Amino acid sequence: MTIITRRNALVGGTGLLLAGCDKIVASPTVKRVLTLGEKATMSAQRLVSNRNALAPEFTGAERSPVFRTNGNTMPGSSEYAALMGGNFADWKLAVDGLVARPQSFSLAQLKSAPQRRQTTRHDCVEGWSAIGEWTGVPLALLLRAAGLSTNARYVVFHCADDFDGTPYYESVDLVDAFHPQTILAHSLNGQPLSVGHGAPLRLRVERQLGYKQAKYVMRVEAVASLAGINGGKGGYWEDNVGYQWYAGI
Ligand SMILES: Nc1nc2c(c(=O)[nH]1)N[C@H]1C(S)=C(S)[C@@H](COP(=O)(O)O)O[C@H]1N2
Ligand SMILES: [Mo]
Repeated sequence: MTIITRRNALVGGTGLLLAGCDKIVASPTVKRVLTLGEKATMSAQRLVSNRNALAPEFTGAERSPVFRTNGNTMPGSSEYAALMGGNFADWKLAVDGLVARPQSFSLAQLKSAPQRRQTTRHDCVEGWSAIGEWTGVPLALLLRAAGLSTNARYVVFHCADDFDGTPYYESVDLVDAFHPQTILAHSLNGQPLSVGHGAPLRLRVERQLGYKQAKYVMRVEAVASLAGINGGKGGYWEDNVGYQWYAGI
């Protein structure tokens, strides 16, 4: 019962993302301030499933001195080169698909929206991990601004890069899309994302492995099914290498 109420509350919001009325995080510490209602809702959800549990968060002192890069470290398209050349001033994030109000956000708009900051551990399947502090906008706020349709089931992240012409993309279900630690991050360790780490914006979906953390996100698309998207398995590695779509950690 509580889950249904919560889900409805997130769907079809008033699109006031940039008015700053959703106070998600303001604290420099890692703890999110929850209202009593949210705490009750989260506890109820945990009784049903642990998908809403939080990934561990760390202190600033626990950050890795070096956070390596992996996969693509520079999208090859001329469009990306032009955006990068302009320091991403002309870059826009599209939020569309099964939404009532398709949106287009500049980097400045995303940075002036309510932010979440979290220090988490990134685990790559290739056998390395790194702890970093990410800052960005909760994906839930963007979906609420766009008014997610009730038939949306997945959120797809379309990226600016490709491997030999095959675009990189990823997707999550609505549990992860609305998870409090799921953010579109513009900064790592207090600095704007480097190109290697996915400038200007990348996904952090902290309960899952490294390959889900899509870099160079250009478009967020709400869909009812993953079947029609690229190879149909919900992500570049899922389509091409057989990695699991749900890469929970
Ligand atoms: N767009 C895009 N996102 C991507 C990748 C990529 O090649 N392209 N590689 C993935 C993999 S396997 C990992 S481990 C992380 C690496 O992120 P980092 O380069 O910031 O360390 O990004 C993930 N997201
Ligand atoms: Mo990875």
